[in-house]
Amino acid sequence: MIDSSSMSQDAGSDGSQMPASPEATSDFGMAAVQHFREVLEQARAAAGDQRKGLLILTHRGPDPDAIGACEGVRHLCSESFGLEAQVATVGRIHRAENLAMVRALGLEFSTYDDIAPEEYFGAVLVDTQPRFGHTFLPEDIELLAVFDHHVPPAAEDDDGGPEIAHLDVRLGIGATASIIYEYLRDAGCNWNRTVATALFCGIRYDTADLSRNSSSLDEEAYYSTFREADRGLITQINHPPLPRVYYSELTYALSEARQYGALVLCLLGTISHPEFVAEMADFFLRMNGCAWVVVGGAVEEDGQYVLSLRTDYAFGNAYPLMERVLEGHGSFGGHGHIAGARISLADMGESSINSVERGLRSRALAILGAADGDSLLPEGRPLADTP
Ligand SMILES: [Mn+2]
Repeated sequence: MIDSSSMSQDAGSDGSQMPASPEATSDFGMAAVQHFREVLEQARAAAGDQRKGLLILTHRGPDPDAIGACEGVRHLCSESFGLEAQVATVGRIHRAENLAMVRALGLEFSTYDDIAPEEYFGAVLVDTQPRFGHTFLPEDIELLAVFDHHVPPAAEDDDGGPEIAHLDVRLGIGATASIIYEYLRDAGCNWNRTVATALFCGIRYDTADLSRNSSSLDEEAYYSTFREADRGLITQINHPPLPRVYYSELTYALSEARQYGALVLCLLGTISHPEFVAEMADFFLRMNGCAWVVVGGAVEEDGQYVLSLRTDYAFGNAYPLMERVLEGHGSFGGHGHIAGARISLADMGESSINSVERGLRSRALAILGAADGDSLLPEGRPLADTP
């Protein structure tokens, strides 16, 4: 997640990108990978023989960047550091592309609920940070390291949580997978096709093939991992098989979407899984004349209303827009032209969901405001109207 001020410097479409500087990681007083290794080895030594494992975690509904970064950290820790590292996810992975990535690459992810905490000396968090709403952290495993590229959540009070021994959050980088690439590179770690493909998928997803939020580290990581990647698998992951329910949800989303000038707003009531809103947001943003998109829906499993916001390049950053759409409701994060949010629901009743959606709609339309508000139909224009 990148705020407007930092982002504008780092990912200009004019190619004025920040160099990948080794200084970016020198806060540790040594190479970042060396510091990370020392933190892990000290924790491992202090933990005793029962706690041999290292747990790698990410946010709920992991996207390709989160999946790629998890696999990259796992590979680094096991191959270069000789540690027993295990990736565990919280909640199911639903989106077809993300599932295809896990399956096609044969990644072995545990479900957090099946983990025995007493076997782990520590945890590493990737592509998210401890206080994000979509991130679950175990209480009984020490969080040793965080790798991320999102703007940290604003501290609500002085308690920023426990200090993290290895904190590497870089707002100018397009993908967490690129940060992990740098660690693997600096460790001189041997590549394998699976890791290269996983990292590549993450970088291409978060930077839209280097077209957004991308720094020179992202570029280097993208091309280097692509050279080692399995191209047949990349194609499979890009065009995964889809479950039948996908088509009915797509039909519903098309029928509910409304255009208000440059905004496409699609509030779906209840949805089956959180990744669907992100997918629809990407889909609607491709429409000619659409500069920004807000898609939302309530997910029963999570007890939350989930939102995705996208902007096109000319329109600007997603993060400040999401802040205004939420106006203090829920938690949110984002980077560049992507933002996501979650609002806790008191219950899954229709009236609770409707009231959340009414608020979101009126605040989104208020952003359109005087600029072109007067010329808009108050109810918006259905996307699925017959010409
Ligand atoms: Mn990411």
